[in-house]
Amino acid sequence: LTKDRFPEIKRGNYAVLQDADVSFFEKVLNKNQIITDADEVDSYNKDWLNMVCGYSSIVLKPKSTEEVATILSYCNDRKLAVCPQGGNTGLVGGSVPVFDEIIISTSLMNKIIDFNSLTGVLVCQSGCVLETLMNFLQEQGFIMPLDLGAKGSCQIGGNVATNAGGLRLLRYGSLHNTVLGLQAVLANGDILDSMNTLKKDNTGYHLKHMFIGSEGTLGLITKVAIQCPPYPKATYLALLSIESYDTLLKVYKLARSNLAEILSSCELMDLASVEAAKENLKLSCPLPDAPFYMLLETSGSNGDHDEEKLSDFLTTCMDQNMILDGLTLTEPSKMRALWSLREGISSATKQDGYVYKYDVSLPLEVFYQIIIDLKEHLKVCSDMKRICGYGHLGDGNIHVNITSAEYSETLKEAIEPFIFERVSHFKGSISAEHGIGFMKTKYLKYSKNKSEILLMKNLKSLLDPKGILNPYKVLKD
Ligand code: FAD
Ligand code: 2HG
Ligand code: ZN
Repeated sequence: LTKDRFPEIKRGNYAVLQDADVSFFEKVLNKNQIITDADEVDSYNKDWLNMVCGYSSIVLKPKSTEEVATILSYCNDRKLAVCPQGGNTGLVGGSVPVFDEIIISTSLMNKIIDFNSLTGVLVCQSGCVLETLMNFLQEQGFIMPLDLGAKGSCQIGGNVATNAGGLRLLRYGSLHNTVLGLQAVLANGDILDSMNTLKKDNTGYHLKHMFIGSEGTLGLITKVAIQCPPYPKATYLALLSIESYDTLLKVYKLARSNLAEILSSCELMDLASVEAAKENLKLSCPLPDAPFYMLLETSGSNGDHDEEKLSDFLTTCMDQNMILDGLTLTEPSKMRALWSLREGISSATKQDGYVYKYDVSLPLEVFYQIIIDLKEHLKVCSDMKRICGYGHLGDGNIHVNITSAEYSETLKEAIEPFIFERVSHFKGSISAEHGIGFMKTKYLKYSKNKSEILLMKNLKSLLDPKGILNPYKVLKD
């Protein structure tokens, strides 16, 4: 339980759930929208990484914005703390209660409301699973502007609440760019309807941005309007193996200039990451062992044009001895298999036993230096099993996964705050895409200055004066 592993975190001065509260919820929701069976509630109490575990005794599953508003208004009056939960795939312990917060799951808010095939704007409830939306859009000739390994479980509301990045951010930008409007219920039950579907709207403050990346601390997102790009007519995937990080940067520079507008993904995997996926998930890598692998995806509307660009790029790489080996794939099943290798690393490292996950932004020049520094720093720590560096090279975002057979306080103390100090020294960010959640609140100060944290706290007090929305997350105290 979290209270055992994090004894320094004290329960806030919130009310404790009473029978009368449950009776109230039973009047608002149907039986199948309330879970109180301890075994069933258990899975909602634990996060995907088995890192944080609360002891809530109830999960509420509203189906509409109005039901969310009624629940939150009641909880605010009673000062009952709540934890909004989407697909529970978050990696920073933000999606589960820390103590006994009421879990509000959006999983029944899963209706697609509208899709405009002229503009590509999709309007849906926040509980729609990302992959369901992807499949729906494919039938209409469109794609979601984001894609990530957790697509089968994560929900669009959770994606927006974490400002999830993923594998296509390089091309389509972050959700701050593609979310056109949203609806959210505030802590007191007020509904903020900001369901704009226009690309341009400079009428005062852009309120939606406050909720994108707010990790359930400012409001519960109930609907989203999102700009979706057309389904690309031609997609190619190339895997390159490279001897050194310096050479990899040269290949990257060439890819940016030569593949230019057709480049839709540029990912990095080091050998340890690929080994983790091979050993723990029995996946295979189509190229022989090498220190680094670069995965490049192109998407465009003219296959011949894209193929010519890709082939020129690969020829230059080979002529200049930049790559050890390389291959290009066009067959969908082979491309999916290669993507599974990259997307599988996150689950593969988890299977070593316990994984300490870090998700940082760094200037490209020192992107991989963090792994080299950590290897040196942790070499005396016998609890460490593996250290992997992989991620979204094209976005300057590296994922550092360090594993041990079981949770080791010694290893954790060796990693933190060392890693955050290094990131701060390199002028990076301690969270590129996963957020702050519960696990990183102590370290927010490495990436936000005092004036920024003060304004964040003031905004939080304005929107949620009683602090009932996802307490213990993002901001300390
Ligand atoms: P949850 O995990 O349920 O919640 C995440 C946070 O959002 C919590 O703080 C929660 O309180 C809040 N929240 C959820 N729904 C709402 C709502 N409707 N309103 C307000 N607050 C809400 N992240 C990336 O950025 N890029 C990746 O490439 C990526 N890949 C991943 C791969 C795997 C295998 C896994 C397990 C996770 C990955 N993640 C990635 C992390 C995770 O952030 C995303 O999976 C996703 O955005 C979380 O969505 P979710 O619905 O599961 O949200
Ligand atoms: C990815 O890019 C995800 O695969 C998960 O963001 C990273 O698990 C991780 O550390
Ligand atoms: Zn990622």
